[in-house]
Amino acid sequence: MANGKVVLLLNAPCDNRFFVSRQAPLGLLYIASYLRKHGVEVALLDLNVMPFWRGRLNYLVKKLRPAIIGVSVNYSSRKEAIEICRIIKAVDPGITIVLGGPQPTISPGEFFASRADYIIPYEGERAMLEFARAGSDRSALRNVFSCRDAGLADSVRKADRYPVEDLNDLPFPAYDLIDIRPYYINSYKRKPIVSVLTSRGCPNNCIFCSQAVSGRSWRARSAGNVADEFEWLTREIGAGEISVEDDNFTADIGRVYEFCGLLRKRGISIPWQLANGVRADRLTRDLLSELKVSGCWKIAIAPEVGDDESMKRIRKGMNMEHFRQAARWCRETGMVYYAYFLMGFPFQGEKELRAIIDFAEELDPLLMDLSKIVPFPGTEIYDTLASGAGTNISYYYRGRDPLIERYYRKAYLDFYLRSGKLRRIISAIGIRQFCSLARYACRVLLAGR
Ligand code: B12
Ligand code: SF4
Repeated sequence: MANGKVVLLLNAPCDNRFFVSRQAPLGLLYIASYLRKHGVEVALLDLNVMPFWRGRLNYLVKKLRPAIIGVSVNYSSRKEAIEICRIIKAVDPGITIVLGGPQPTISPGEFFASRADYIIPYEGERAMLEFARAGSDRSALRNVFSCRDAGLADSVRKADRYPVEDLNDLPFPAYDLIDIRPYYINSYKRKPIVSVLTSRGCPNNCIFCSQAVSGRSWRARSAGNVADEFEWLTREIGAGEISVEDDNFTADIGRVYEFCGLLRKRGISIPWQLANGVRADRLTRDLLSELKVSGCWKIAIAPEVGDDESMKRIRKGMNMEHFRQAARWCRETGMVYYAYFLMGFPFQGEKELRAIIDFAEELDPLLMDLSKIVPFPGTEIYDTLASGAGTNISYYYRGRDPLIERYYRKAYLDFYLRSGKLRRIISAIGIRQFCSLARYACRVLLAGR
C-alpha cells in the first residue's frame, strides 16, 4: 500500500456560501482516532475546507492509492458525495468506497446503485473498524450494507444500531490529523475554534428533529473525561475556543455542575459556548452563573416557534414562559444568548409566522437565526407530510411557498433593523465578525435560502 495508508477518510464538501459556521468534521475525527487506537493506519481530508477540491482529490487518490475510502455525507453534501465516488472510481475502480454520516443513515435509498460500494449507517466507529480489518468477504459484517442491494433502504431501517456503549472508552477526536485554523462559527471570542461532543442522542421527540444517527437514548461522557479533553485541546492542540455541539448537554444537570467545577479547579481557562442550543426548561439562574464562571460565554435557546399553540404542535415539551425566563436569567447573569426559529411547518399561517417575529423581538437575543424546515425521513413531520414521495423526496415540502418566503425575509429585516440593534451587535462581537455575518445575511436573503 503506497505510503502505508490503509483507510482514507473524506469529508464531502458543500456550498458554504449559505452557512454561518464551518466546523471540523467531528464524526470523521472520532472514526479516525478509533481506527488509529486499534492499529489501523488512517489519513483524513476535509474537502469542505479545500479550494479546488476536485483536482486535489484526484491527485491525492492517485498518490495515496488507499484500499478503502470512507466518505462522510450530510444533507448539504449529498450531491457532492456522489461526484466524489465518481472521481475515485475513475482513478481506480478497485478502491472500496464506504459512505457514512447523517444522510446515508437517514436516506440510504438515495445512494442505491451509486458508485459507492457500501453504506455504514448510524455511529460508525465500531462497524468501520471491523470493515477495515476484514478481508474481501464482507458478507458477515455487522451494519455494512451494499449499495447494489435493491433492499438497501429497508435493510438500513431495520438494522440495530451499533453504538459505542461507553463513550468514555473513545479516544479524543484526532484533531492532530487536521489543520484547525480554517474553522469558524457564527461568533467567537478567540480562534481557532474546535468542536466537542460530551454526549450523544436526545430522549425528546420534537416532530421535526432527526435523531437517526445516535437515537433517543442519551449517553454521556463523564465530567472528568470531558474536562480532560478541554485540557488537551487547550494545552496540546492549540484551540482558542471550544464549541460544545451536544443535542442535549443539560440532560444530567449534576454532570454539568461537576464539569464546570473541574474546569475551575484545574485552571482550564478557555472561552467556550453551547452553540447547538440548550433546553430552556433545564436552565436556572444558578446554572447559568456556574456556566459563565467556568468560561461559557454564549448559549443558544431554540423556541423554533412564537406561540404556545405551535409549541404544543411541534412537541418540544416546553412553553413560551420557559424561554422568557431563560432570556431573563441570561440577561441577569451576563450570558450572551442566541435564539433559533423554524419556518415551514404546515400549520404555520400568517398568524403563526407573525408570532415568531414578535416573540423573537420580545426575547431580544443578541442574534436570531431562522431556518426552513427540512422534513427528513424518520421524523414525524416527514411521516405525516412527505410520505409517499419515496426516494424522490422533495426536502422542502412546502416548496417555495410565497408566504414562507415573505415572512422569512421579513423576520430577519424586522429583527435586525430595529433601532440600535446593529450597534449593539457590533459592540458585542466587533466589526470584523459583524461584517462576515452581514455578508452571510445578504447572501441568504438574496437567494431566499
Ligand atoms: C455542528 C452541526 C452543524 C454545524 C456545522 C457542521 C459542520 N461540520 O460543518 C452547522 C451549524 C453549520 C450545521 C448546519 C446544518 N446542519 Co447540522 N448539525 C450539527 C450537529 C449539531 C453536530 C454535528 C456533529 O459534530 N456531530 C457529532 C458527530 C460525532 O456525529 P456525526 O457527524 O453524525 O458522525 C457519526 C456518524 O454520523 C458516523 N459517520 C459520520 N461520517 C461517517 C463516515 C463514514 C465513512 C462512516 C462509516 C460513518 C460516519 O459516525 C460518526 C461517529 O459516530 C448535528 C447534530 C448531531 N448531534 O450530530 C447537526 C446535524 C448534523 N445537522 C443537520 C442539518 C439538517 C443541518 C443543516 C442542513 C440545517 C439547515 N437547514 O441549514 C445545515 C447544513 C450544514 C452543512 N454544512 O452541511 C442534521 C443532519 C441531517 C442530514 N441528513 O444531514 C443534524 C443531524 C441535526 C438534526 N438532528 O437534524 N450543522
Ligand atoms: S430538537 Fe432538540 S430537544 Fe428536540 S429532539 Fe432534537 S435535539 Fe432533542
